[in-house]
Amino acid sequence: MQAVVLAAGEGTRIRPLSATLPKPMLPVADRPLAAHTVDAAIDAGADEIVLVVGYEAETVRDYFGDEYRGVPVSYAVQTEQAGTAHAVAAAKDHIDGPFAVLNGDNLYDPAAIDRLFANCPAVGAVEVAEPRNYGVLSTEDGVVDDITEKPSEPPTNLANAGAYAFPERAREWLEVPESERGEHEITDVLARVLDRFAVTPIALDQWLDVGRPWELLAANEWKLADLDRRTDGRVSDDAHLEGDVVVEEGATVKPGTVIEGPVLIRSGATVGPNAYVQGATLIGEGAEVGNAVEIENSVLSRDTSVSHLSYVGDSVLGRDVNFGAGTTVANRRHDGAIVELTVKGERVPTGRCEFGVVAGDGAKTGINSSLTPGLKLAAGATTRPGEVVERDG
Ligand code: TTP
Repeated sequence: MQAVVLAAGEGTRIRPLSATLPKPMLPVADRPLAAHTVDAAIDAGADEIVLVVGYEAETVRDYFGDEYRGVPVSYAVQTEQAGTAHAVAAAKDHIDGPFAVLNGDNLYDPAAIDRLFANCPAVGAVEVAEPRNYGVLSTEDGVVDDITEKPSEPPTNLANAGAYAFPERAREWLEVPESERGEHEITDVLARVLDRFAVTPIALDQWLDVGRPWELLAANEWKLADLDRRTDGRVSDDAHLEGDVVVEEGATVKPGTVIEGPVLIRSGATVGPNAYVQGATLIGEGAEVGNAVEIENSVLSRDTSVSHLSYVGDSVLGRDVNFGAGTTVANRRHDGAIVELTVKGERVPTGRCEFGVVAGDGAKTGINSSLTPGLKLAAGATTRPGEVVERDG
């Protein structure tokens, strides 16, 4: 079966991390987010991957090339982001037989993708506590018979997980009218399939839609938990590694450093001396964690540097970020309330009592900067030495 993977979106809600990288290419453990989806499709037996690209398309092409893990990869360009059905329609000329559609910004339980492919026509379903916020699937006699967007009285608690295995005939049903929110939506294609085919619901044990910065942190927490301890890089005899810590070839851990996994230290990264890294943490390729720095439950993207005597907790730092010596991130409010973050101009609860900052590519802090919880630094932003930063900059 062919797998059409949607990766054309800009990711406006995850800004500033998507300033120069499309959301599907943001790092999740040792791969970009979309590679986890493509890998799940290949493991389930996909014989061709069709990537729908648009925003910053070249980054996606550079990573996957024309062949990925021995499976041919082709590209369809969606010039305007007019909806998920519009995105699949952009790939129509590539489709030739039954096909799966997966989101390049979702993490799926890989075993469920296997069952999805084996049971075509099928749709991924995830049990949620609050179905009113989702597309909700109705079922009868073990078959999906309807889908309703954000119903006030949900018929089930089965949310549409954005994973579809469509019969070849669905290729003719991709041109759907605009929905109320002005997009051509894949759920309207699914509705047409439901009218004519018995569609099996496939339960996903785990699923994550990565839309906002803290969901990228959650994606890393999920995939870093799957690490198995491995040391291929240089680890000082005077460093202490506990739990599932992976030190890739070409990475260095200096004396006096303590690392409590799950932690992934990617090739070319340097940690220490005397650093403390704990919680689910990704130290990206070429990143530097300096002397006596503490990093907790965070993502440091490639070539980012945190200088001596700094603390970073529950934060996501983009590429080439430079935190000056003594930079301190506060990741908890005095009142213990859930930390909020600005998403498209509105303060939104992250659902986390511990959340630090989000820094776009190339942001730099002056020495002894103090950053308050739920702060965003734009790509290339700078702070002054000793500055207490309380507002997004
Ligand atoms: P969204 O998360 O709704 O859109 P987005 O990725 O652009 O992010 P944001 O809302 O923050 O701006 O998209 C869901 C998936 O569908 C995602 O994998 C991107 C893909 N998509 C397209 O490929 N083309 C489109 O026109 C749309 C709307 C989405």
